[in-house]
Amino acid sequence: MNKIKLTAISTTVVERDHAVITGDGFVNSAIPGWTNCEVNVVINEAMGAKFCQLLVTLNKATVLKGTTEATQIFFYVIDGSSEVIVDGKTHQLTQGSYVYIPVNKNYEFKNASENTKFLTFHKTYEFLEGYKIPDVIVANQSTVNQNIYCDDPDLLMQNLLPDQDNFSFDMAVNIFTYNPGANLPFVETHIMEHGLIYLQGQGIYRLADKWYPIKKGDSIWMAPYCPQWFGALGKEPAVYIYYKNVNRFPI
Ligand code: UGY
Ligand code: MN
Repeated sequence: MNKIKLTAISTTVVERDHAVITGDGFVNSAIPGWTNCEVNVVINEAMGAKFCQLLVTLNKATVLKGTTEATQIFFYVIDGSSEVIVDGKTHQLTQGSYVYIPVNKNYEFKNASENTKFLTFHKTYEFLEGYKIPDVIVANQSTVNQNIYCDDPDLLMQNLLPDQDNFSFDMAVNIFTYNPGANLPFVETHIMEHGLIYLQGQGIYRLADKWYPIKKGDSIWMAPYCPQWFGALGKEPAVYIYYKNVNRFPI
């Protein structure tokens, strides 16, 4: 018997205050200055968000060249390798490397290995009187401490940007690791917004009053005040990297 492939099925969900984006509906975008690459705009203002999250696939011929202008950009290497030139210096990037580029900076990424995957977060910078614009940061997650979160040794948090004690930054990017069976200790409901992608593992995410099975590669948007909870399932840790707006007056 002929097998018919159903093409009207998707695991992607977009609601008013949250979205789960599994990639089955991706259609590529072209970005001025970014050549020979595949770009998927996973989260942006059109959805109701106040930031933007992209997934970029690079190859040997890719060049990502531009100026940040009013919007700072955080680049994270999910897979593969590349080179970045920023502030007149060239840095080699490998899996787990990240580059924070503040406003009004030129940047150029090139010489990527085939099928390199970048995650990017973009946020319009909110200046704060008395605080200087942050400097460029180039680092790797392997150099960042894992701190115990909410007194649970099975919840581990890495703060990739110095958001906690530095009001120059108005955004945070963290890597959250849940050992098998671990869960958020309560349903969070807060003014900060999130964008995230799963780097490893699986589990169940509660968003508002809905429950979603989530796995490596899936992305989530959480609007301000979207109730949120996660429990890790399976035999390996569940890990996600996420964006959060921080450190500014609520009005
Ligand atoms: O930082 C946070 O708000 C984090 N605990 N939220 C989340 O993982 N959904
Ligand atoms: Mn949260």
